[in-house]
Amino acid sequence: MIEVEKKFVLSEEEIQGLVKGSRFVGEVELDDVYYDTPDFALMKQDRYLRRRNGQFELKVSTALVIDAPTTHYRELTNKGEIREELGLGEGDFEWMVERAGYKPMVSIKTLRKKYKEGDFNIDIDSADFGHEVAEVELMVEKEEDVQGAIGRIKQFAFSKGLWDKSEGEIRGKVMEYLYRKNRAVYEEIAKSWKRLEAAHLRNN
Ligand code: V4E
Repeated sequence: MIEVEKKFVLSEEEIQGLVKGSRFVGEVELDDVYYDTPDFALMKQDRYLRRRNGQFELKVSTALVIDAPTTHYRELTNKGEIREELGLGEGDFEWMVERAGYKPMVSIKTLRKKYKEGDFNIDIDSADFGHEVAEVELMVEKEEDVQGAIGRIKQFAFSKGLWDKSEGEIRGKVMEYLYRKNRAVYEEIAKSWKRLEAAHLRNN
């Protein structure tokens, strides 16, 4: 599945407007540990290996433009698929992750309030380092459904009076964490995304 997602930084009043009419699904605690090389080689390639509440997951970009208003990522949870994607050999998974040079680099705990309106998932996240971010998400099966989902998210946000809230720089939790705690790395990653985008555009 591909996760098509738009993030917003909102006031309490705007959050109430966003979730009005939706169904509260529940609250979950996320304990995320992002693994990477010490120079963040994965994030620089727009790939994110994390251990969420003990389970490894890999987010892989399916977009040409990384720093876009609406992002789309494939989320791999199957260890075999993660092994293949990262070129990890057979053997104990954690050991292979370590052997490939990936170490815990960023740890974030989040309290997530989950809502649903039709097939839209709305998450209101409060991260332990003081960052609050709202996400509107649709899951699609095929790459060709991504553009339609982006359009629907845009319309949904518009109907809640929030589309203009998505303009400007909105950082997700990991990038905000690095922005605050390690600005040099944040800038290196952002620069690397620009290089990736330019290479994609040249080759397509
Ligand atoms: C995809 C990504 C990163 C990995 C963390 O993803 P994020 O959506 O921030 O975390 P979370 O907890 O909401 O994951 P979910 O539960 O939805 O799977 S770190 C940087 N990115 C890329 C990225 C981007 N290009 N643009 C924006 C606004 N955010 C993140």
